[in-house]
Amino acid sequence: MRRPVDATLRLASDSQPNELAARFEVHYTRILDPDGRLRAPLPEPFSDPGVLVSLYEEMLALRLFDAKAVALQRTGRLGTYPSCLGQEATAIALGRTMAREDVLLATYRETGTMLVRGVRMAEIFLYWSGDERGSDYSGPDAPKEDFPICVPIATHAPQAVGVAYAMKHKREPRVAVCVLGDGATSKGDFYEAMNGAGVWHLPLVFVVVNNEWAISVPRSAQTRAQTLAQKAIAAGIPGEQVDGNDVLAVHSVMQRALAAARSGGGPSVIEALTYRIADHTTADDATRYRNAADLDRARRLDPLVRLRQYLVRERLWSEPQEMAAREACNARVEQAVAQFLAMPPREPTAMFEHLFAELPASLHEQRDAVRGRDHE
Ligand SMILES: Cc1ncc(C[n+]2csc(CCOP(=O)(O)OP(=O)(O)O)c2C)c(N)n1
Ligand SMILES: [Mg+2]
Repeated sequence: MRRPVDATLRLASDSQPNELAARFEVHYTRILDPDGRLRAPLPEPFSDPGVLVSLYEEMLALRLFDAKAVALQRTGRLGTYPSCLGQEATAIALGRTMAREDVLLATYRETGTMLVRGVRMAEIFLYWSGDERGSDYSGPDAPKEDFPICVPIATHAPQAVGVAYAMKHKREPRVAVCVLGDGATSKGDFYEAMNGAGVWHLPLVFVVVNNEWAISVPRSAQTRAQTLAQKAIAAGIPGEQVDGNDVLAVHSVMQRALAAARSGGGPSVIEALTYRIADHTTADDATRYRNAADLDRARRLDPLVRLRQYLVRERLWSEPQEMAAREACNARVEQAVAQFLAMPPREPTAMFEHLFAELPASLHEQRDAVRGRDHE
């Protein structure tokens, strides 16, 4: 793998800043082309057809879950929901490559990673209905130490530094994975976190999911930098790009970054290039700020279609298998919907339970007022 050049050496020499930019090399990985043809030989563990098929099945389950969540919001069962349509490959590859003992610090669009790590579908529905029990991660295989979904942009990046610092301090062979969006890379938190991770050589992988939009702000208006991965250069840590719609590529790159971080190789930044096909959330209408042609182009890069084409060509997948898998996934999703809808709602005062270990006096008053109103 090529590494970006050492910026300080170049700056001290006779280079002009804009010539300097041209000399940075940010490596880009793609294994499967959008038409499902292999661009590079299949690395391990993909010689096992079962691995390829299960990656596809997990992406399919996520897509069906996602569509259901949007439908539940439209019928008033969820407050809002941020769809991950078209971004399934990156989410699933992250979930599949992280070890159970690693810690995920995610934003609101990493549903797929959470599901692969053992969060229950019903919990994700609960969360988006405004119920804090959605962050309990109570299943038998639940990732109990993963952080709850982070909605404030990039605030979990410095927290990830703290987590990784603790892992290093305790000499644990674990890795923190901080997932954030293209918009989040403009925040000071992101720069500070990369800097800290670099200085302390921490077991931390930043995954920047570049879906080209931060609500209505396009990637081109976010930064003049040609890539987001190159932001790692200033922190002195490796940064690279990967085709975020190629589940095999993200899997390979992640596996490498995690192995390096786990064995004392330090932090890195991975920029996964994808596209937010859906509205920002169900509260948004993206037709107001982007054109249909861009969306058509993005739809042709569908990560599920890409892997399916490969599997079908290799005779590892067929139409009956597709139908059976869809049926099984839909049944699983419907079961989760039933569980979610059967949960008795919490008391309105539950909203005071999750911010403070001990409720400050001013909030006591508010809680009592809510309680009083309840009993009127
Ligand atoms: C600190 C903070 N500022 C503003 C917002 C409002 N906000 C919610 S999502 C978002 C855009 C984030 O874009 P990006 O990081 O690219 O993630 P994406 O939604 O594309 O996954 C903004 C500005 C917020 N949640 N937190
Ligand atoms: Mg974005």
